[in-house]
Amino acid sequence: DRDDQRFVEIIGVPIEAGAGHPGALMGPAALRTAGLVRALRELGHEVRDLGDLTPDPWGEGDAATARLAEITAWSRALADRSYSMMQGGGVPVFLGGDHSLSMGSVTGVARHCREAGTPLFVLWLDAHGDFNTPHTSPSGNRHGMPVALLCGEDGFDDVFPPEQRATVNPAHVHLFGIRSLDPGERRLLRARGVDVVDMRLIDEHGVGVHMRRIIERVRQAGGHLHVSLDVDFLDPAIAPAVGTAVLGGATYREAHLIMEMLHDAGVVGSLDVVELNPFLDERGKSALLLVDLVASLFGRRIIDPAVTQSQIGGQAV
Ligand code: 6HN
Ligand code: MN
Ligand code: MN
Ligand code: MN
Repeated sequence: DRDDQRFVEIIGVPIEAGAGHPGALMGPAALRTAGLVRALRELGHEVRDLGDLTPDPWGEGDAATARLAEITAWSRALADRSYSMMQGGGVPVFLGGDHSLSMGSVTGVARHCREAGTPLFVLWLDAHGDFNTPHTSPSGNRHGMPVALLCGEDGFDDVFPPEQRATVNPAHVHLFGIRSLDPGERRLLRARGVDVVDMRLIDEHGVGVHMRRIIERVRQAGGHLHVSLDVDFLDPAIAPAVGTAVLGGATYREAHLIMEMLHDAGVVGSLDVVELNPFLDERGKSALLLVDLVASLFGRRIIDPAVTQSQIGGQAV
């Protein structure tokens, strides 16, 4: 399948200006220390590590203005880089950095998909909807807004001038693992028809039912699936390295099962790993878990399916 043939291209995006707590800029370094590149190579992939992105210098001003200018500089630089990585034919992996980076990574992917005529789908694994706009956000933090920008909501002309904006169809966005929504984003999500698989649905049906539904949809459309993995999707007991922890997140096995199913489906064409704040980690355990999850997405498995089949008498499972 796809990612067995294509090379993997990694780029660090050490931005934290979109988050309320500092520390996410250390994310790419921690993921490398935890062995991300080695894990992918051990699976037989050709891996190119492009190092960390450096945006153009951004202007100064008061704190709020400088923050916005910084986020804009990262978003534009990353959109261009993400687009060229996609054009190069690899599977880009964007290491964050806070979740505002997805404004850039997914915009670049969307430009590529639009030109290629490939339908783009987004799987957003997160405790939060990240669908605030500057008008609805209670915190003003840009990491709570990337999906709204990507889906074409108003209020983001400072980030991308309208002609540079490549939007994602809100009906192609699947938010997954959600357990914290602000009132404004809740209203917008409903109005735009975004699919929200919250933790309550996961508790009742299990992750497998919803993953199969999403995967089938992407497959039937011959689409490209972009996966955006926010560390706070995971339960804070197993992944404490987040500034915005919410109780009741995905378990170790739920998260791995998602990655394993995505690998077997062969539909994932690009990936963000975001919001890791190594300053808040416990002896690297969150970083190590993320590396294991990425390895599952790229083909690491507990047992070879052929072995399972022979053990149960040739019955396909
Ligand atoms: N993240 N909904 C909250 C806000 O400030 O808009 C939290 C956002 C968290 C964003 O975790 O990527
Ligand atoms: Mn393509
Ligand atoms: Mn989140
Ligand atoms: Mn997020």
